Amino acid sequence: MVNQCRDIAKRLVEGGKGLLAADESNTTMGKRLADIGFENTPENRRLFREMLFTTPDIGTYCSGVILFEETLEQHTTEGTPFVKMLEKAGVLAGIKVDLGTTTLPNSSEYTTQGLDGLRTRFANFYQKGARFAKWRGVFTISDVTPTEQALYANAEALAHYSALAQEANIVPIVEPEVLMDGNHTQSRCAEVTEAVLTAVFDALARHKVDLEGILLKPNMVISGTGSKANTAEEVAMATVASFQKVVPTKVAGIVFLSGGQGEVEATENLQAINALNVENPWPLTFSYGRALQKSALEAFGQCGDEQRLNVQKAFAY
Ligand code: 5MM
Repeated sequence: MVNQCRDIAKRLVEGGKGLLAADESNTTMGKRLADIGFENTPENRRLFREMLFTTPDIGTYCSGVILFEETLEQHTTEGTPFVKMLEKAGVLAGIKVDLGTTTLPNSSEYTTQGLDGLRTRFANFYQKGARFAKWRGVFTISDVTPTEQALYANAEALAHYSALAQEANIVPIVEPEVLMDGNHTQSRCAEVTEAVLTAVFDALARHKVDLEGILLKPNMVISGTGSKANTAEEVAMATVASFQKVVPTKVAGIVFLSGGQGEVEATENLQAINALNVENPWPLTFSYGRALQKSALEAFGQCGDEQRLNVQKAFAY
């Protein structure tokens, strides 16, 4: 059973492939669709996602797609379940199982909801074809945050979720996201990212999570959006230096989030990370949402049904 998670985790990061994060909640997807003048209906969400998933050769660069619960149940226009359609293309279906963030009591920092009933939900998701899952914890940087309260609450939830996922033979993607918002320096981001990851791996050990059967989905080490931008080389060096310090070598792979970086920026940063002359114990690849979908969404907004190919080209580019 443990081996199944290990095999799937390995498969997800093999051959330079990465993940498409298409697990926007309906609220977030509503904002994306509003940007292109579309109504936020189940059918419009399904159509946009069908466009992405049926891109020719998607399986040559994507090993998996993270879905929102609604999408796991949806079908292509021809009536094939998305999970089956993806499987045929060589792409594994994953599922976002967290139920979003809320503020912690006595605090303005965040915690993530969704542990109640998760064991039952995991059994159901496995039956529906999900082979990996995702849970996102969010951390803010300011002079006084993240506090110990936020660090430990989120680390504990991520670890509890991961143990339940592995129990259901589902690979947990562990996503502790240190947000880019703020005027902080790159070295402050490094300090916070290392503290967050240390708390997360301590919690994973407490919950006896098999690190060879997880993927870590972290932010890159990068200065805040209100500070001077880093070069790709600066991002690459700082990110790898932090991870070498605090990420155990057993972790099956690291799949970065884009966190609001532009498509080109996120791509160049990942390229620079992999171009460094450093031996890393883990494959380093992508699990991007916005950095893979932005141009495709714009093209989707501009074209009629018959021009779906243009959308797919924008995504594949
Ligand atoms: C795709 O967006 C995901 C879900 O967001 P909401 O729950 O807020 O709707 C998000 O968790 C995403 O998977 C990661 O943040 C990575 O996406 P980016 O755009 O940062 O690469």
